[in-house]
Amino acid sequence: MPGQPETWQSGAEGQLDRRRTESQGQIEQIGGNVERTYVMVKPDGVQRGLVGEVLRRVERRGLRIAALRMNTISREVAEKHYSEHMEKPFFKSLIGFITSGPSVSMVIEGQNAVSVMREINGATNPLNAAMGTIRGDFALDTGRNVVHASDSPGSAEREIAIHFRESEIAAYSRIDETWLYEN
Ligand code: IDP
Ligand code: MG
Repeated sequence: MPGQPETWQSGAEGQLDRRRTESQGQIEQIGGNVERTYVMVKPDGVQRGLVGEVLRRVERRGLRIAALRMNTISREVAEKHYSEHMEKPFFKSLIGFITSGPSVSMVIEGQNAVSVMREINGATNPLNAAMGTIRGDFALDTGRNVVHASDSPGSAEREIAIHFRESEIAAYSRIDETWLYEN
């Protein structure tokens, strides 16, 4: 069927191998360690009008937006997303904050997308975040640090599955990918 996304499969090291559906012709391959990561503009970023700023930084770096949605996430989704922090003293306020208003969820793809997105966001505590990172440029407080990005390919797979159905993730290539990557 035209427009039907090809399937993706996790490889040995969290890599993604692009597969072809029977219906589609040759799909442009990008080589290297192609990864997916989950990124969120948190409610403070939305309220402060930083959605475009975040998307601009992701796009200009060359990463591909594969899925994008605005919604107010439920307590259930938030608790699953941040389950590793369940025992932390900030857990309750974190869940309250992240469910307090609309946030923007996305799946971002590209070579080494997981570590590249962590670098784009900057350190968790904005006071330690380098200038030029989102948190270093736009935030002052760990509890209001504007953005989220998965911390490993394993976390990315888990978080993407919490927030998106596979059918919501678009499969395509950016036209500039042949110039972004050597292989
Ligand atoms: P990360 O977002 O950089 O991966 P994590 O340590 O996984 O950082 O923490 C998840 C989120 O929880 C942070 O982005 C921040 O919003 C919040 N958080 C982490 N540590 C604290 C804290 O000490 N006080 C308040 N909020 C915190
Ligand atoms: Mg984290």
